[in-house]
Amino acid sequence: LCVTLCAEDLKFPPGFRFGAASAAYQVEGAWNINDKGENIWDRFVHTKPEYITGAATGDVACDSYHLWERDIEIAKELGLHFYRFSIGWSRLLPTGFANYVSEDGKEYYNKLIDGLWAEGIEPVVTLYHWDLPQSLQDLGGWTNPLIVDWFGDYARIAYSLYADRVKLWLTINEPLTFCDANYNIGTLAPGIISPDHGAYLCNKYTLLAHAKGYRIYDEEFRPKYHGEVSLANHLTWFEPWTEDDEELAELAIQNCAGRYSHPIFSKEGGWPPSIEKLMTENSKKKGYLKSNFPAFTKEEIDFIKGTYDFYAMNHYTSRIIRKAKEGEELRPWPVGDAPDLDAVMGGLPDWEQTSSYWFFVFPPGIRRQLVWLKKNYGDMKFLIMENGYSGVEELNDQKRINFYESYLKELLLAIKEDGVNLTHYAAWTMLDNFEWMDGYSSKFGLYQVNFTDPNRTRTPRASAFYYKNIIKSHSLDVEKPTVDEVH
Ligand code: GBH
Repeated sequence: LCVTLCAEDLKFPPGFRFGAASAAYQVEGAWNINDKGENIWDRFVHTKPEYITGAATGDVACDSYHLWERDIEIAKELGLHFYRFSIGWSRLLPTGFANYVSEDGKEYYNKLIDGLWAEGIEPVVTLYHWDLPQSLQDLGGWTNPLIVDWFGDYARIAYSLYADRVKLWLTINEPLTFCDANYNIGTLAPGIISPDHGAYLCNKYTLLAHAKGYRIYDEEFRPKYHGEVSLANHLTWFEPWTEDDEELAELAIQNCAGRYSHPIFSKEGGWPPSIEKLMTENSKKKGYLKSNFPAFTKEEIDFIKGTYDFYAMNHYTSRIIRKAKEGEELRPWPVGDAPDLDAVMGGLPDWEQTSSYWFFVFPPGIRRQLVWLKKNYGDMKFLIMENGYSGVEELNDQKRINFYESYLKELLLAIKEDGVNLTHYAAWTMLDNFEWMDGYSSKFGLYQVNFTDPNRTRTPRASAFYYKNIIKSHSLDVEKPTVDEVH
């Protein structure tokens, strides 16, 4: 065990906090209960079942709408310091707009928040984890500039209901993922393909909506409640294939981390200059008369800049990247290559392939990404808001245990060797759940869920006991359990 780090080094800093993360559509079910409104995932799974493995839906999912008490019990079994969940926009605001608040939705999240606190577990809330009310999608969703106000109104209502008890807020989860995977290849709801326009309008308006949500908290709620707000970005780390590809790898990092971070976290604000230049060149190549990449006004740059209290990163995987050869055919981003960058990317043969096609295990990526963020945007609080492993092993999930050990080791190195001020770590995820287009075929849970059992019975995997040991000892210097030992 003691190769890069020895016993004392395997300890986490005293205030470091461990948790687990989830998202409303992936766990709640109860899609049409009482007055809940329809959201884009309800519509997507019901009208385009061919997009989802096994034509699965989140209609019931883990049934956490009914089984929230068991979820809290599990969070307690694990010893979590915090539990991250998201509010279903259309569960709270059935019309999508702020004209009407659902009593049922309001009470559901009240019970969850109070139930967590009753066990001493801090609720961490995401306002938007991909489940836009269908009514807003019908008006253009994240490509309509009015989304900035619609999101602001929703955020204000959520803060006014829960900010007395919720101190850590994430406005939007992984805008890169839902903008790109939807508008480039149509694999996430609402499944609209518009790579040259939709993806970039979505990029711009998610940033503005985040900023609006941040500023509303800052002005109207922070003085009274003293909480903190940011967004959660999904970052894939890129390694150059050869020395010749170093500049390209940096551009790929800008195209992933930069497009959703530079406007908020850099001193100058606005798009990363290298990306603006690339997009202008690409627009010309495609025959547009002016850039199809939406510019920011001076006011918008100032409005977005600085709207953070910390950096929240979701991280899973890395890619190695090289320039495409003459005439080489590229698979479209975000599934395969990077046509925008005229580049080929993938995993190396010795990077373990998980059960998700996009996910190779490369532990050093998480540390290198944090160091890159610190170098580019400065020394601030960093939070890992998602990290986890998708596997096929059922209860005795040794591969998931090895994954957590190897990534957490890299985080300890980031803290101790690179001086990264990392304060939180959220495992994705507590329960097997509806894994978007993979349906129930990709399993990320510390707890297994039996989806054919009407009671959705939850059973701890070996990794649950491992994570529990880590939290309890506040250290990686713990035994790796097998399920035979613990059951
Ligand atoms: C997160 O997505 C989500 O927040 C969460 O809801 C989800 O369940 C979890 O991770 C596990 O998937 O650009 O080649 O990587 C992050 C993972 C990122 C996976 C974008 C799909 C597209 C292909 N997603 N990715 S690629």
